[in-house]
Amino acid sequence: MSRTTVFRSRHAACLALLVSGAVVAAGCGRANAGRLGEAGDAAERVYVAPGKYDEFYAFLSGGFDGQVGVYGLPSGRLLKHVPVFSQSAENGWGYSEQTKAMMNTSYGFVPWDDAHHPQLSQTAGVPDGRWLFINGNNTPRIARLDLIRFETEEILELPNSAGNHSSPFLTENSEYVVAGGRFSVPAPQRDVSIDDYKNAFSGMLTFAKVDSATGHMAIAFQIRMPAFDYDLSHAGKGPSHGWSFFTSYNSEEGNTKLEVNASQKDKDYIAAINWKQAEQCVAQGKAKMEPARYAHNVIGEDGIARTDWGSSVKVLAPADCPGLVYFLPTPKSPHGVDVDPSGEFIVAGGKLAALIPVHSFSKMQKAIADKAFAGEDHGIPVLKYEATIAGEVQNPGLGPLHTEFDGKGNAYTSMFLSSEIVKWSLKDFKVLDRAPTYYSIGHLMIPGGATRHPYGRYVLAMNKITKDRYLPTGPELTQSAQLYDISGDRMKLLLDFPTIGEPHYAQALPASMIKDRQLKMYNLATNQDPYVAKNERLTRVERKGSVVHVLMTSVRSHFMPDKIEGIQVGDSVYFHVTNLEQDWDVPHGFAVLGANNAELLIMPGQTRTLVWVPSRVGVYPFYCTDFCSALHQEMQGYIRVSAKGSAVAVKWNSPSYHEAEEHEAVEAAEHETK
Ligand code: K7E
Ligand code: CUA
Repeated sequence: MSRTTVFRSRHAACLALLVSGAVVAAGCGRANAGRLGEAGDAAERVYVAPGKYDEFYAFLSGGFDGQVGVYGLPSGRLLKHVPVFSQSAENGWGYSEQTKAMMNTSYGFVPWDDAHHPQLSQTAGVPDGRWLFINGNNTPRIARLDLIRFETEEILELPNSAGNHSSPFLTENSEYVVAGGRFSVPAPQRDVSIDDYKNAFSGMLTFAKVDSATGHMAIAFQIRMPAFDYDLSHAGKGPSHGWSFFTSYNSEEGNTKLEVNASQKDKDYIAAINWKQAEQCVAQGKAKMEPARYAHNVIGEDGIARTDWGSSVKVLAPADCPGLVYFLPTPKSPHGVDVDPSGEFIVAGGKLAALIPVHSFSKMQKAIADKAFAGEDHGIPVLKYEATIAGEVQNPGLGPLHTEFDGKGNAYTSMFLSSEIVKWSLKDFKVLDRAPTYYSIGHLMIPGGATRHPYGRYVLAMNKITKDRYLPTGPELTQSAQLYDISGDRMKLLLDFPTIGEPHYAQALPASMIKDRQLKMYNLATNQDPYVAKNERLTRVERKGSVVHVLMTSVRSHFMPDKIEGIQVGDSVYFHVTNLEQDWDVPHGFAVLGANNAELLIMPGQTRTLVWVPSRVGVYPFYCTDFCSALHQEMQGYIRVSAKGSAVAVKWNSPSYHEAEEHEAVEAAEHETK
């Protein structure tokens, strides 16, 4: 028995424990020491010397933290945590007046979501370095981040949907961002018995058009599908461009105890959607306009988020559009569906299957032409398994989930149950190599590994369990990613690194594509915020009834004004803070004692607004939260709060104060003479 074999059997024992849910015996993790024999060599390959840059930006979803983590590869260093669906107290995202509207949905203000699948915008099937899209799973939404500012710019709610999991997958030229719901629901929503599932519930797939100039999304049409669970998706590429593939499970249409009820059938389906056909049918008026209320939140040119409310969507029924949908039988309760770089192979990950089914796009085309149907399901033609299958990877391991490609004719599939990555050949579907992961890998990611031209080099495993891999931290242990070198014939584990939230999927692009295009600051001169103060002379305090606007500036190392009086208990005080800096990486922060809100973190040239309703009298300090200069600790001020109806006049200490006083005096005099 070779050392590797010994290790593998020990590893299998560890897995048995994991699968059965038993406590993992200490030592399971340490077993990999054998494989990491050349630790020094591995360390060298991920070592990015101080002052040097990583080769790739990797964007990891935060899962239940609702955000995107940006990491450098190969070092695994965390570079930024970009807030998306969840409010972020770190910088006031979703708390500041300018960003609150990004959380608007038809259900009201929803400051959290579960984000799974980052997708880089593409041109000709490869990343173009413009945008990153990501799904909100729980309250169906798709967000778009721009890669110049590393900020979320847009969030589109998807009506008629629930569990937005097979989302957001882009077509080859980012024509559409495509989404499907894991949960079927009544669409439109209404009060019906859950026992009426088969009649009253629908699956819904959404195709949102992406404006090629601005990136703005708009729902083009939805497709009403049988009430299955649509789990994952990928668009075709090259010859299969024009098609999108969705896995579905629960074709049994169970509505309770899915663990058993959705695992009855030997095969579920991949739904192959011909979206070019859909476009034609929509153009021919075959889609029905249905009422649907949904939020579309966009950050405007002025840096302020606004919500447009959608009121209807076009819904297409497969029965009204022949050739729109075909079902490809696929074993068994499939999860991932991935299309190889050539666009010919459609690989499914049947969680409960003992093999990896690989469908052929050209065979699928022929099967459609030959009408090689095994029957129909809900009126949708079901193609014969033998007619579309190109091959099966035999004995790949247990629990295949997701597959990525290295561009050299190889596929890499994550095996959740047997905790390993399996490398296999697209030529003969034979297993070439396997490497253990620690433990229970979900997605894996090769830079560019879902595109027409993978960059290869590394595969990143994103794991669900890390028992005994890191210093323990109470009941919850860190989430983890693992980086493997795939430049040779055998995979080689290089690095474990902890991640924030629960990363599901990730995508990566070469750093050189975007690193020199980063926005360094907002241009103060073109700041269009209605409450901007572009210099200190323009700062002021204005009372309008019980609303007080404080137009404030910050610059190293003071606020203007920094002494304010005449505020009353119960006032709504709007601190509009403009950062006057025009230098890279000089944000200022703003926080005030007792504010029921997060701080503001204001980028150079930007204005951010915090609302504060003081509840009791006193004198309240405010200060800069970001250590910005040697005199950062001096960057503070006071605001006096008097009783409601107090005679203390509004007063502040910026250059504008006397002018305002004179102005008021003149106005008062004019008023009297009238
Ligand atoms: Cu497999 Cu949400 Cu893509 Cu997690 S999903 S692993
Ligand atoms: Cu500004 Cu610290």
